[in-house]
Amino acid sequence: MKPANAGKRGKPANLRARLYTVLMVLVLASTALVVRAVDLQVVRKDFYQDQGDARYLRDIPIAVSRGTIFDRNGEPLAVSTPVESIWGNPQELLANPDRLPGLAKALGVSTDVLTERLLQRRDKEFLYLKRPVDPDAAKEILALQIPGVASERAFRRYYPSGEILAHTLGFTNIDDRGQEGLELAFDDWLAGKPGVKRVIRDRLGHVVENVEMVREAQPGRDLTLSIDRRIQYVAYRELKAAILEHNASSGSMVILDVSNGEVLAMVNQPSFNPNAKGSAEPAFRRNRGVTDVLEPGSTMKPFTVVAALESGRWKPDTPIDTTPGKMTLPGGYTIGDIRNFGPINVTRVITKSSNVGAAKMAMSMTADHMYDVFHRFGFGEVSGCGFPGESPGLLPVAKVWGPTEKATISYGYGLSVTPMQLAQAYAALANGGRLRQPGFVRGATNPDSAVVDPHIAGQVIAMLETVVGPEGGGLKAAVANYRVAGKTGTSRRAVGGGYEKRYASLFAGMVPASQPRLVGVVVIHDPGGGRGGVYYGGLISAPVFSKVMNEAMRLLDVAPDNVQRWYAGSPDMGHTLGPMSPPPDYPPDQPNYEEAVPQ
Ligand code: 59J
Repeated sequence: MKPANAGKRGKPANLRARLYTVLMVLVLASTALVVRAVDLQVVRKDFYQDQGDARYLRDIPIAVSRGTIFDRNGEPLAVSTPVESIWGNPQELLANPDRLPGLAKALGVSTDVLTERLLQRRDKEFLYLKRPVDPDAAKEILALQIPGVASERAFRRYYPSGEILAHTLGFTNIDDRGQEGLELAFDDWLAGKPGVKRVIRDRLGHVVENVEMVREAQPGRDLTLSIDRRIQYVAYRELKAAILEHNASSGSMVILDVSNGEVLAMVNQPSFNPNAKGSAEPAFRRNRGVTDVLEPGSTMKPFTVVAALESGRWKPDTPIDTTPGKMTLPGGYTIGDIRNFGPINVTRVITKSSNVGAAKMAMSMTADHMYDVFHRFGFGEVSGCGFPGESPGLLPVAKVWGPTEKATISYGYGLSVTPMQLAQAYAALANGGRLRQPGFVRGATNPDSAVVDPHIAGQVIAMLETVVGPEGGGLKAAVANYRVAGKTGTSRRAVGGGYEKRYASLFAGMVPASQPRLVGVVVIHDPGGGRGGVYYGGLISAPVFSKVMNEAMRLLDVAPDNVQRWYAGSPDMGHTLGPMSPPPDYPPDQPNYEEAVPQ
């Protein structure tokens, strides 16, 4: 059979047209398909591939533990403990609202608060629900098997010494990076580098396969500090006790090892608990010993004496008449001593702490020379101890020193220093005239350089020893069985051009004086609540020095250089001194002029 219209012209034209139409449609359709396929598989391949992978492949960090910080004897001061961070996928969690009350309860928040937080990030797939969480608590939360809840390993810092070392160590943030103090200074060393691994995760966020290691984790390195935790404890205890006893507002103590510049202790009040620092006022977190400056008052006099001895015009026994206990300077400004010390000598300017005596020496010297000496001892420059935020203090340039400045700077007013700078400068005297950069790392080389003739340094130490003798104001700094050299200071607080009836009480000293091993500086602000009462450095700060150094000598097993036979076998071997036999070369070879002068 033939088709009904076979062989008949005219009709097939219609058919052909229809065939063409169909063909065209087919060609167009398949072209479109090819174009679409090329578009998907060639042109936009990467985009779709990535989109697909992103549904499953994830680069996730591998947390590394931060290095431990040890004290010089291997005691842990900052340790990282493993914790978990619980996170959730807001989209998924919001899709299962019936699970939210259970989750909220496990997290210890209200369902409303949790829902609110999830809604804020409803278009995201990641939200930290709670961190840090200790590993056991994290396990309990995960055991609820709530879709869209997972956990991630992290580390959190713990400081076993709490407030005692808080300022020195500083602290880390929630991501375990150093924020302040030595944690910040040595962050690169301590932190290590978190690794990255590529994994396949299922819809619930659980890792189902490790694909590859993108970057190997590099754990943080440990750090051994110069700090001696035992000395740090004693210093903290004694400073805090003195501040409470005298109703003072703040204070610091710095202890340096003279032989190598290592910081053995660095304490401040007020302090804070670094394990719960959220509650601490920012002012409590300052490491005042390196960040805060004060006018050093009379603790500056030994450096004026260095300049005087260097000038060749003065010797330890050169007479100076301080009568009548005050002096009007060329500019018309009158300075004074606490009382009239009469005719004394250079040594007794230190013993008695005569402002007039110091100013008279200063008047005979050029401002350039005095500036040079102070600058050589490190004033006006950061000590270089490496502590973040260290202040350089302020030493005005010599060309702005008129007669008034020259006089007042000679006894410690018109310049400002940090307790750390003061300790460094005293350590240079103690170290035979070599100024050494202080440092916080045990065994590091802290560079030093000669700043003054060792003979002059020795002469000044001998003068400083008289301060802690029967004629000086620093007897309370004495340490049983050791010779002590040091200087007291009581300075009125400078406020807006004038001086308030608020005081800083200072003591800076070294022990044993015959061969100094440690230098200590004690600064206490506003004893007596800033309202008078007892405030002399010799009464407030010197006893702290005595108690701490007494313990430090014992802890470091330093050989005594002044054995008190009188005490041998005595039940009371503590720091409280009874009558003390004078050191072999004491008193210095001059009469006590003071007794000859009517007071
Ligand atoms: C002082 C000052 C203030 C600043 C004075 C202390 C000056 C001064 C202007 C009066 C208490 C006081 C530039 S005193 O440190 O002389 O530590 O054991 O604050 O003199 O001119 O009611 N220190 N201190 N001076 N100012 N300007 C003595 C001395 C010192 C002692 C005591 C007694 C001052 C023995 C201080 C101490 O050596």
